[in-house]
Amino acid sequence: MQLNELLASLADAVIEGDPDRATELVEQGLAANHDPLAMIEDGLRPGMDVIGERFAEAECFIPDLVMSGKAMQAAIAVLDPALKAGRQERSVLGKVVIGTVRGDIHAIGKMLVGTLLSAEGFEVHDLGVDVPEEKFVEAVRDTGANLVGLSALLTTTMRNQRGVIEALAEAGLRDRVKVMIGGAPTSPEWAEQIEADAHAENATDAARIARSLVAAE
Ligand code: HCB
Repeated sequence: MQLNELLASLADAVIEGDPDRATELVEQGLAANHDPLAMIEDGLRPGMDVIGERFAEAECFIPDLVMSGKAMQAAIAVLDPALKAGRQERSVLGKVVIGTVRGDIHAIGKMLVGTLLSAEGFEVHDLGVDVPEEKFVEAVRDTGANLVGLSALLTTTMRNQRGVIEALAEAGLRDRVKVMIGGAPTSPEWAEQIEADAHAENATDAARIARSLVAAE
């Protein structure tokens, strides 16, 4: 299958919420030596965007979002080893604590950023979803992390990114860590407003920014 056809089929598998089809397609893609990240960013993710738009227009409903999420997660699980390939040869670049902020259960983007940071050579501590501010503080203290990744997909939860930054400051840890935010409703302007160190648009961007934030220390 040609790359363009594969990418379009991957988007369809996510739109249809079909984990088996998504898995089968990424397996075919890997066998044909296609770039795993391109399969995610140019195939699976555009499918998610279509589902998100349909949901906003009330053309589909929560169970559809759930099934699309399952399709994307199943495909990423197959791609994970290929995404992390080469990791063993690298030394640890830094320690990252990453999570989706309080009130928000969107997991996929955060998981993908964690995977790519780990592939870059970061030691990643993924706190999961719906993570209270105090948990981020505790994890930074316990792990000695030098970078925090905060994910928020809802306009109602992005303010909790600010809450984490304030909690880090109150605990006297803000000077010790860089904070990188991300998620659909966030922006570089929002990052500036809440005094985060950077905003990342996608996982590739996050890996590049994480490297430069740590190098600038
Ligand atoms: Co959800 N949802 N959802 N959802 N959802 C969105 C986010 C909407 C935009 C859909 C829409 O209306 N168009 C919308 C938010 C509107 C808004 O606030 N502006 C929305 C809504 C409203 C809701 C509920 C409130 C629906 C309801 O219950 N009425 C509910 C909220 C639950 C909660 O969190 N408390 C809800 C629930 C769900 C699920 C659980 C059914 C499901 C998630 C399943 C899962 O994660 N296991 C879901 C999904 C799948 C979506 C969409 C369709 C896809 C999200 C996704 O996984 N994208 C999403 C629409 C969309 O985003 N297009 C929709 C793919 C990943 C790869 O992209 O943007 O998450 P990403 O991450 C990128 C990028 O942002 C960046 O890099 C990542 C990788 O490239 N990044 C970071 C992310 N985090 C970073 C952190 C860093 O440090 C650096 C970079």
